[in-house]
Amino acid sequence: MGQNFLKHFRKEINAIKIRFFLTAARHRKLYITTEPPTPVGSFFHQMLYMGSVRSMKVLVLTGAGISAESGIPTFRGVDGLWEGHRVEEVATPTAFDQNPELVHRFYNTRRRHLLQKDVRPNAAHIALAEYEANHDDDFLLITQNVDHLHFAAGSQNVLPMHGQLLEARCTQTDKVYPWFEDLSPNTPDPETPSRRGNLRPNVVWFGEMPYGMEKIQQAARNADLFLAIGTSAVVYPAAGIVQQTPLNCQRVEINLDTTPQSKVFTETIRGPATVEVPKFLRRVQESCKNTNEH
Ligand code: BJW
Repeated sequence: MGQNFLKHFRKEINAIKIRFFLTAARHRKLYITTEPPTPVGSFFHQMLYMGSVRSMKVLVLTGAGISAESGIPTFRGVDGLWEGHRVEEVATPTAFDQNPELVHRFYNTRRRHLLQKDVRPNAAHIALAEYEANHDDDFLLITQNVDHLHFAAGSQNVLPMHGQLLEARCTQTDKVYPWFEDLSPNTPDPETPSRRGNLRPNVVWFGEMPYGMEKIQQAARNADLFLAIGTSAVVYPAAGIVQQTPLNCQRVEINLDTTPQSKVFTETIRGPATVEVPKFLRRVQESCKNTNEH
């Protein structure tokens, strides 16, 4: 009984926080509250009482779990091995230097799979895109996934921090090309076909710097709502983003399982992304409606 009460109480508090955030979004994205702190007395409410002028900033981080229900295997699930290799063995610059055929084969297989007709955005990708389209919030979607499913769902402000598999990059010039074919150590350069073997998948391997780190760190520092979906939180720097969000940030994790970072979140939701992401975003929306009616 005590457990249930605490769970219910935490949910209520979170709903109150979200209502406050959404008021901010509706009132021309700026608000100054004059209400005294509620009995909840959280740091968040204290901040509002002090008359802070804030805008609603939503930051979302997605991992392989969000695309699992679109048929794309995760990295560290039970079926997480590829030809007996862990991703940590193939997704490195050293592996590419030593055995480019193997690494190309790994990505060629995955690229071909991505291009199959039945690989489509699912309800979670779509819910995020719709939320972004229907709200004035400052919204950034960081994805660790190299698939194109957030784009296919219609999300606009997407930062693929680990690159994109449907792109190739020249190792000499860093020029990036849309790419839908297999790559090999013999693939001719698209601009100078006499040069061969300079293309690699435009993805971020271990030991390489992810894309957009400055933007990510700034967004984390300013986030009002941080939502992490379907990531095991073992790969850095993505796993550390939650730690960079401010104390008053509402931090929500949606995952089938607990992760090493679960304790840092203010709310953890256990269940499949296709169910829980639309449900959570509807809850945010409902809070918004209720706030407007009062
Ligand atoms: C569901 C679900 C459903 C399933 N619904 N949920 C020691 C300490 C700290 C760091 C390091 C360290 N030693 C080395 C490092 C650095 C290293 C690192 O983190 N290593 C760790 C393994 C220890 N990181 C790097 O090298 C990074 N670069 C770097 O650090 O540069 C220096 C730097 C310094 C300072 C600041 C900034 C940078 C680069 C990391 C590159 C990762 N690349 C990969 C491959 C990309 C290309 C490709 O796709 O092949 O990225 S590895 C792989 O893991 C891929 C993923 O994006 C990434 C994360 O995986 P993800 O998405 O979390 O998937 P899974 O499978 O692990 O988890 C799925 C989750 O979904 C699970 O939790 C399920 O429960 C859940 N789930 N179905 C909801 N239906």
